Amino acid sequence: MQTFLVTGAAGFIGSHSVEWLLKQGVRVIGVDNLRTGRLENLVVAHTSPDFEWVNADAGDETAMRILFQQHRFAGVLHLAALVSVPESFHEPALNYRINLAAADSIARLCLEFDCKRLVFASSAAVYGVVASLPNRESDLPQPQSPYAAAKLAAEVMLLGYAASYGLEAVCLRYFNVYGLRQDPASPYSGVLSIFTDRFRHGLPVIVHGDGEQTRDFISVRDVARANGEVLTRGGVASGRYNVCTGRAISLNQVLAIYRELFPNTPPAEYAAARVGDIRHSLGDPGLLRNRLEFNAKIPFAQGLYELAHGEDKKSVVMA
Ligand code: UD2
Repeated sequence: MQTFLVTGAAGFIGSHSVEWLLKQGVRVIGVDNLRTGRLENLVVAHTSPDFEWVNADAGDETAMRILFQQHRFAGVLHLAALVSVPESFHEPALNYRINLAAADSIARLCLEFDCKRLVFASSAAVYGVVASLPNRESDLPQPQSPYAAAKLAAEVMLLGYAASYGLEAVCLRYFNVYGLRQDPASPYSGVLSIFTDRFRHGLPVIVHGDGEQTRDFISVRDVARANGEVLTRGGVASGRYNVCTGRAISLNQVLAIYRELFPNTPPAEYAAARVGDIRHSLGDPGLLRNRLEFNAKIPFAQGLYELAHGEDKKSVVMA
């Protein structure tokens, strides 16, 4: 049985990715320091005998070396991150350590222990303000935050190791991921986690701007499948790949779907647009489609329905 390492396993994307992997019948060692991850996200994973959770910081090279010594990893999915863009402005040193240095350290451990494949969680944030849409991997990135800069720098390091030492480094640029377990606590949390939380409590949502801004929203279940397939199937050349749907949806369109799901909630309140907000974000999914035959499968309305009505911990892991 193959064993894979997942860092950030107790996070939003991490916990869904771990469940996808366990369903394929592989063994997963999940690392998380619970800085933003939550143990309850791993309730389903823990029902599998093939899952082990390790309380450790992915950037702690000594702790991680012990895991690499104990297991012969077939691949690593490195998701552990400082996920908040605003926090990266306030804590640039922490952002450097978590988003860049930890990725470099994990990559060097892969080389040291002959673990061939490293899948890295990058972000559409690396594109910044690019002149033309949809964003393509060949576009010149223009990071607008310490977060985006660190993600881009980590991509460069990993792809440098790929060219130098033959590591298979696959950097996945996630667009706007939504789904169960995304934390709605901060005003800068993903907009759909905030909207769902407020609608559930019968509260009005606040739209920053006119609501005509668009995003390429992708379900976390599609993202978990992309992560898992790249990690387990192999055959994806080292490089950068968008993980997106290729479809733009405006906040006003989102609200129209919510109105069907929550007919009795008060109307949305419109407020000033956020400073620095991007008007439109859209990715081209073509490269990952060509290399992996990967297509996002979950229609947005279905994904939103699952988010609004889904009770977590329902799925069963079949090991
Ligand atoms: C940011 C990050 C992205 C990721 C994402 C969270 C950048 C460049 N990108 O993208 O990396 O962390 O957030 O999924 O910083 N909005 C409202 N009302 C609310 C909350 C948000 O109208 O209560 C608006 C917001 O102004 C924006 C849109 O909804 O126009 C999407 O906001 P978001 O924070 O979910 O995502 P985004 O694309 O700004």
